Amino acid sequence: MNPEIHFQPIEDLTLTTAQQEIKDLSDKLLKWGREYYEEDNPSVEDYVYDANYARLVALEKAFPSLVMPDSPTQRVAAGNSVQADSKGLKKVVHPVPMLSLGDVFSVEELYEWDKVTTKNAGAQQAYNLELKIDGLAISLRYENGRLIQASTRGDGTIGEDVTANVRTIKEIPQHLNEDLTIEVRGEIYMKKDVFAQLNAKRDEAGKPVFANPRNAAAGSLRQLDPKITAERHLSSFIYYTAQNDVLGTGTQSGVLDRFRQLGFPVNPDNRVISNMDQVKAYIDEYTEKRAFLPYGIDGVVVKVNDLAMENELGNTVKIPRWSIAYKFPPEEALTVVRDITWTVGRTGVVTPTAVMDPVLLAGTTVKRASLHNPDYLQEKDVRIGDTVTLHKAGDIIPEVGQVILDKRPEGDDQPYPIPQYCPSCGSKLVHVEGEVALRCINPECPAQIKEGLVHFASRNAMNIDGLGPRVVTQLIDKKFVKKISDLYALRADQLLQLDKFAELSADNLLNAIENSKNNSVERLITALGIRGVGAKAARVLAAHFKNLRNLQNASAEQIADIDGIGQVMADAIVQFFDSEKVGQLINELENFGLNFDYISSSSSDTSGYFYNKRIVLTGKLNHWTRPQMQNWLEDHGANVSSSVSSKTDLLIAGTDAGSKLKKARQLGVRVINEQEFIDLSDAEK
Ligand code: 3BD
Repeated sequence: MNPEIHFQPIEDLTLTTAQQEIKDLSDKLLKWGREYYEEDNPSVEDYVYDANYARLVALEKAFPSLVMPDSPTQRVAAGNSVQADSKGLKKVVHPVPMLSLGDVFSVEELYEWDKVTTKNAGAQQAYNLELKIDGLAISLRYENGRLIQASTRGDGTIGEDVTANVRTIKEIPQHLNEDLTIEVRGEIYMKKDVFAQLNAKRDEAGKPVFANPRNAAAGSLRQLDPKITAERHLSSFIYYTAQNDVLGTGTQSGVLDRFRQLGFPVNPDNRVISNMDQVKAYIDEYTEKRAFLPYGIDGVVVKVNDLAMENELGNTVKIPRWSIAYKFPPEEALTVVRDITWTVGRTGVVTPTAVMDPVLLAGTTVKRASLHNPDYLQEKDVRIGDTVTLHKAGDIIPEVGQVILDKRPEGDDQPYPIPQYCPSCGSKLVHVEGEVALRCINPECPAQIKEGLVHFASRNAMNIDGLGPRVVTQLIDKKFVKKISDLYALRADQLLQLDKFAELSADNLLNAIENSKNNSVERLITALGIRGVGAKAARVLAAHFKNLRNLQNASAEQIADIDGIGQVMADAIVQFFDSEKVGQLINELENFGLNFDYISSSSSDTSGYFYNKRIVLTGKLNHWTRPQMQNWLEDHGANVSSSVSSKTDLLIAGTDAGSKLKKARQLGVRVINEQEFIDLSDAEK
């Protein structure tokens, strides 16, 4: 919601009323600042923030005695490069400021810009065209080919130090292919599929979703804990340096080619053109292709290709004269909301979805859009019968923009009522403290059981091929399955009653179910669907406890003691096993003959790089802990030992490695660093 902005004339204020207003403004600005910087989820538009900030500056100027040391206006101490900001990230000064880009919203304006540029340059210029990636700008400093600092753009002069976080981004090289000392700039972004998955996960966890991939990328990068950044799978494209002399090329397209040689990720779709018709053709082409790119773009950046001319044209105070951004018109459609449906997820989170008249939007027909949670729905105030604007968040996820109030059916004066009872089982819904989500907490809710079964059978869990949502729904509807353990009592004659099931598919499914009994126990731990416990944590737990019964009997302290497992997860695990129903389920699964033991996957997966290798770890690790890495390696069939000998196949060396590294080098043992390990391990999964 954006409050209207009108302020009292300053001359009408007394010291007392000014003091009150200053306090109110400070509180508001601090709150909005937190929302913006820490949660990447601002509740007001930037202009509202800016207007209030300007008001505060004006008041403090008029009443200097009222300036508080903790006022939002006093927070940025320019020139200080180590002071931590509200997020706890260090500030970084950009010696060469990070510029803004001028932008235009129509091809006509672009022709105008070209006219001015042609005049300033004295001749028509060749342009390098680049896609405008929907991410956030980043600056990377390399010394002698090694990445030494990464910082966000901030206000262009002062950004934040995000070096540790950027080191987790696989596409960004830690070492260049040449030992150059150079500062480069580019974009950090999140791919569409990564964004969609992240938001789906956040919905399920009752957390607010990110509005678009740019916010998601920013929220993922501006973290104190690099592990969070690592989990978010960010990507990058590099497009600029102020030090063209280091590269030895005379054109922007040449700069991009040199970046590619150096090992930087560079967007492949740049094109050098020589007239405006070709610019128009490029824009038209990518207006079409945009929906099919794996990342979001919001326009096209036009750059004078000749670097000497770039230099000659120069910059105004804030923006270059040699470049401009063409912004795509927002892809929006109007449609009518016909229904709001509520679905219950595996963990009981109840999510509203708007069901609308189908419309074509950015390449696909859309008729449903998630409304995420009751807060979101109430804020948008969507009602059945409303005409709404529809767009795609991050070019991919259909999202309701706003209600067109003029078109609201007459006599509709009530907000949509938030349901109080579960649409599946009818039990009373609850709002858990600290969550935006509405939850059904009935453990026997059929909708939750269905989602739970689908999860149980899914690839990362028990990996039962052929047991997807369609089959599970029928099994529940036909009452063949009421709880997880019933899966193991299914018979062929039951399966044959399902849609499209013949002898062969029934046999296959029964075999897949039977085979799943032999899974190593980390799959079962994942499959149980304990809150917060995914495949990765399950593997750590399985490797530590060796048997499900040991995990079941462990205390929260014992669990939280394990490297890589936090207190929240430990508590959730203990709470999970505390339930009588869960105890019963585990006994039933044991009676059906499910394996409860941890079978190190070395025996099953012999194809990986690490299988049967003798490996030594040394030095300080940043992204993994030693025990985690050792577990992972042993899981993948490696023998991890403590000293380097001629029999050692591989040394994984963190930072500050000492004698082991020296010995390995002497013996000619292969040495990789942590990042190289991460790359290799990601390739194996
Ligand atoms: C892209 C500036 C120049 C080097 C200044 C010409 C404004 C964000 O793909 N080139 C690109 C992209 C962004 C760029 C430049 N080339 N500046 C570019 C860019 N291919 N997105 N941007 N930026 C980056 C910005 N960011 C936040 C707030 C204000 N401005």
